[in-house]
Amino acid sequence: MPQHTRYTGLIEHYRSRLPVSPTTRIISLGEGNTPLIQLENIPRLIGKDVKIYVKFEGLNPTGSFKDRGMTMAVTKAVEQGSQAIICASTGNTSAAAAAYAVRAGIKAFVLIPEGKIALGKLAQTLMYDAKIIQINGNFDRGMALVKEVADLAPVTIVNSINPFRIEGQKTAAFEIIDELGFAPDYHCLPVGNAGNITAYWKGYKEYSTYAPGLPAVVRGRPIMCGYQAAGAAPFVEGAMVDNPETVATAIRIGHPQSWDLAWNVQKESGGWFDKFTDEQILAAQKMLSQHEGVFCEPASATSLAGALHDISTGKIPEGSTIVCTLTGNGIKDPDIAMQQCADAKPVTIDASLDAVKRAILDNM
Ligand code: AN7
Repeated sequence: MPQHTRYTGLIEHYRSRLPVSPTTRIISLGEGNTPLIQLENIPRLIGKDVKIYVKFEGLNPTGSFKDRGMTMAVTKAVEQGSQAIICASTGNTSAAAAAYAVRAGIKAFVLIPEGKIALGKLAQTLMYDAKIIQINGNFDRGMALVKEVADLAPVTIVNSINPFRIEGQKTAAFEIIDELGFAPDYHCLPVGNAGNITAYWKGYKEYSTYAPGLPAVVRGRPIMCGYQAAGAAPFVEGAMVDNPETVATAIRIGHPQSWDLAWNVQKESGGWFDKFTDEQILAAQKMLSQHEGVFCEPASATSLAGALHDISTGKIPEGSTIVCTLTGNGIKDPDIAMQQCADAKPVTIDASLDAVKRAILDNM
């Protein structure tokens, strides 16, 4: 008889490695367990002998990796008796916070930079019924305000300064080791607040030292590569950036909250930070869609833009196994997608068999 087990989210799956007790009420939407897709066409296209996998976090319940952290943060907020959560957000955190809050039956307040979050993220956050507070300032300003207001009002902060967020997000590294049987040589991530790169590193470190059921030789830890948008690259500049700008609005962040933690990841893993222009980021997003059938949001494509660059220069040598995290789903930002495909207008024809046939034969 086949065994039937329903997947009920990452807390249940990695329960022994997460800070929950047998009586904790788990707030979950079945997040995690996302596909690790091996790229087949792009390595051939660039003519390099590399194994590139993408961890497609856009397939989480609200369409981004934030769900991993939010299931944990909201579970703990509820356990500790909180009635409301709050975050500042470039869009994805607000969507995740809103969804997990309604699931838990508590309130969500989200501060977003007016006009600077992608349409899909705004739409879903409205649908999840969060209280949206738009500010005429950027994410960094919103984050500062959230930290101040949390001292004055009964709200739990669910940005990645909440340590439970990092706990949830570290499970992505567990999944990668579970699937490959070893850690990749390089792990590439887009970096904004730097919570996720911190979380992956924590996950790799915890899992590679003790992992039941893994082969005896488990390749320990990857070199961590953190890639930023050129106009929002404090880790590359070596200093905070006051007016960050990039088409990749998710990572339009100049004052990362996990500054020291991320520098520690870089040093411990022997990795590096680099920055890529909006053009390079958009080219990587399009390449992934058009050659692999994987549609991620612009910020997410920064990981592939960086990996391809470092493969081309040999900084990441041939023979390497590389994982790029694709942090969010492409359909979250329909405006950018339409701009990317402005030259590929749909053809409009007569609704006749002959016209349809001609449209096919003309385009074979
Ligand atoms: C798609 O939603 O900060 O380096 O407020 O949405 O852990 O901050 C989003 C960040 C990468 C950067 N890719 O991750 C927010 C927010 C996507 C993102 C990042 C974000 P961190």
